[in-house]
Amino acid sequence: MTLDLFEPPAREALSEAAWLLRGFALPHVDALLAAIADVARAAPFRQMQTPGGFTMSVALTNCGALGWTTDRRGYRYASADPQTGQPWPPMPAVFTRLARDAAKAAGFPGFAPDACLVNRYAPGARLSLHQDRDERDYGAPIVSVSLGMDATFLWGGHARGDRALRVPLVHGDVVVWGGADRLRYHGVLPLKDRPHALLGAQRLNLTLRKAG
Ligand code: MD6
Ligand code: FE
Repeated sequence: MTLDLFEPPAREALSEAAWLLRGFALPHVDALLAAIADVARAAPFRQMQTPGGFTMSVALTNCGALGWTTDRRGYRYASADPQTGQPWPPMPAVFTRLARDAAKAAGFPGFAPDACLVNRYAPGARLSLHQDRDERDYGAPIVSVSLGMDATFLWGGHARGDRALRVPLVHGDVVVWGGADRLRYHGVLPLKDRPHALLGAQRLNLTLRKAG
């Protein structure tokens, strides 16, 4: 009989250099949620304006040396929270370790993120197809951690109009992309109103990057 309990977590390829690590974050959920609460106390979740003048449906905050922000002037990374002028809260050690371990499992050893965007989705919130292009170099991968409500991740191609794969993501899943896939279009479909047993009617997403 196979000892399934001791098999390494499954690694599913989404494309050449993009991997879904199912349940990879599950052993760390309690520590992750406590750390997110600490970050949100210092830098509360807020809905930002897009350059086009829309209010994002997703609420966000950041931690680490750099934080991703958007306003009427554009998308950028900044070392201070525009709402308070204070530096973003430091990156919790559990984030840094999880990101490094997930990146390594996906074939990107040595990942050291300096920016963590924390997104909070309520039912109906979505993220339209986009590329992550605000980072200084594209040599490092991106690690995306899903907590709470289920979501459908869109994994597209190198052109906005390319057909996108629909990837169901659940609590504890981690997606890592880099290399040849670093600039692929991606997004999140509007969230269904299916409250999660632990987190209720929300989805939290950590997006860890080397931005500077
Ligand atoms: C997610 N977020 O929230 C994935 N990218 O599941 C992103 O892909 C993202 O929220 C660039 C800028 C902001 C984001
Ligand atoms: Fe993105």
